[in-house]
Amino acid sequence: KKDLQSKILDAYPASVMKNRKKHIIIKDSSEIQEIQANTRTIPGIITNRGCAYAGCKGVVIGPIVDMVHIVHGPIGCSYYAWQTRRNKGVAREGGKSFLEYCFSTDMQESDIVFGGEKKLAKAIDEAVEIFNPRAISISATCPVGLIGDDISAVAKSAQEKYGIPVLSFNCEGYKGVSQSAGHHIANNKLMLEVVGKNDIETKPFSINILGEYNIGGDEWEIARVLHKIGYNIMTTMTGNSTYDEIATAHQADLNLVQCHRSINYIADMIEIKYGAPWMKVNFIGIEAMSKTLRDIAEYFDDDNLKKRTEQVIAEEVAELEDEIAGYKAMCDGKTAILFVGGSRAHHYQGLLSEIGISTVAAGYEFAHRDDYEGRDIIPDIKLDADTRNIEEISVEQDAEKFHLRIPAERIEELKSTVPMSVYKGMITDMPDGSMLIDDLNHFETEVLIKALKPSFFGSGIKDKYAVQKMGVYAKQLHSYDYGGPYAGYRGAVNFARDVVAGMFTPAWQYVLPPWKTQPGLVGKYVEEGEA
Ligand code: CFM
Ligand code: HCA
Repeated sequence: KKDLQSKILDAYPASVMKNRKKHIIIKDSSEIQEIQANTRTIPGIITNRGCAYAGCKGVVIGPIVDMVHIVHGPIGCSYYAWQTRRNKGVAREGGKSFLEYCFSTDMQESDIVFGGEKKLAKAIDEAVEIFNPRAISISATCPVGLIGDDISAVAKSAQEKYGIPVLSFNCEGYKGVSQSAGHHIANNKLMLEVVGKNDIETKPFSINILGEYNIGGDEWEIARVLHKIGYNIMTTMTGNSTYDEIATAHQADLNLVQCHRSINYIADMIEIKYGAPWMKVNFIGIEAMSKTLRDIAEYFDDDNLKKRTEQVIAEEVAELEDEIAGYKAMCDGKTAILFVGGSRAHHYQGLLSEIGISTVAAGYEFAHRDDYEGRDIIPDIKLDADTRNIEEISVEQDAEKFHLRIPAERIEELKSTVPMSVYKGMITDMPDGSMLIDDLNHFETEVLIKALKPSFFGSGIKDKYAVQKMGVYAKQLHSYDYGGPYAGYRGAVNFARDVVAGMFTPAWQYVLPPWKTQPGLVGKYVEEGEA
């Protein structure tokens, strides 16, 4: 693997090599390893990253079902993200869902020159008139910040005019270095303006699921199992959530954090402001799912709940054991490379190993050092100008609504067995000798595939077909290649079935590109004077 690292780096000019070297490590548990992350991609390199607008509107805000999400910008920012992320959701009884729609102010050159605020205000008028939503979001795209449209002023006056919440997000695409900046911007506003605003009667064993976006219906499978045990899910942030449900999040007894990268800000702030602690969970993979269920029961420490948890685990596992064993027999010994946004490259490793596939290299597009190295290193992270540009908010204990759910000593005690406010990161779980690579680019992808010859390459739409044309099965771990759910017990079976179907249909290996069978350039030798 060290040779492989050199092979990648040797191809670069000196300054690029110096930069990329810090983003690539070979796991060695005999030392404490540091990786560089959340820094700018070098211009000219083909990265898979997106932008702050994608992280704010596309990832965190977009899944809220009963809000109209208006994108203030040129049409492409909206159109090319229309339903591509596959965050599913449905209207509640008597409520509405606008997830199928794509709302845009469709900025034109004249709006860029003369300003787009009036057009935005008009778009809100139209949205209220036609759809009468529970609330509205406005997300800024790059030109909005460049021309200085004041979207928060437009939001404020629309909110007064219509008496519904209108949330504005200055998530211009160029902010920060990736989607990650957009997560932070979205988290801040949800915390300041939504969470804590709706008090309802609570039930026992109330939880929130944070950082779960119901891609391909994942949340529905997770909720099926949690409900079966007896939990009351107040809200999921933000997959298949409603405005009012999110506003009750402060009342839950415990927050379960699935995607640490995109939502750890809210988990932390709820703990400080309202007193509910959080726990790192993983709903992907059979063992991870069972461990998570046991951890939650341990937190509530109720005998009946623990008993019910064991019953449900036994029932669910018995249902899938044989089928999974069959897939494992087919895939045993195969290898995978995973490269996904900010948490799935870690979360899917257990599930893959349950069907016999080991992950030899993994990386994130935009995660931070803590997602690789664990939260302990957060105080050591040096903030650069790009990060400092993203507002950092601080919250205080709420005088009325703060209350401890369980005594502080009990949380300390739990920490020895349950990941309370802890995330250990991806490096910890990877075997020695495996490669970790941050913000992987197209060139590096090709080198890795040629050298490691994996049977499975899990990533996204930007590299899927390039990889597949190299004869390697590429599976989208973002959109699930339009399948799913893949979370929870039944999701694990869906995943294994899809992977086996894909891996054992090696169509691309039979396709020879034309330049392999015939010359790409044909020339004719002509003697001087003959032409
Ligand atoms: Fe979290 Fe996500 Fe991910 Fe993410 Fe994303 Fe996504 Fe992803 Mo695509 S919130 S970090 S910004 S788990 S959209 S549902 S699949 S890159 S690994
Ligand atoms: C995003 C969304 C995305 C893109 C997926 C992909 C998603 O980052 O803006 O590149 O295939 O999951 O839909 O991550």
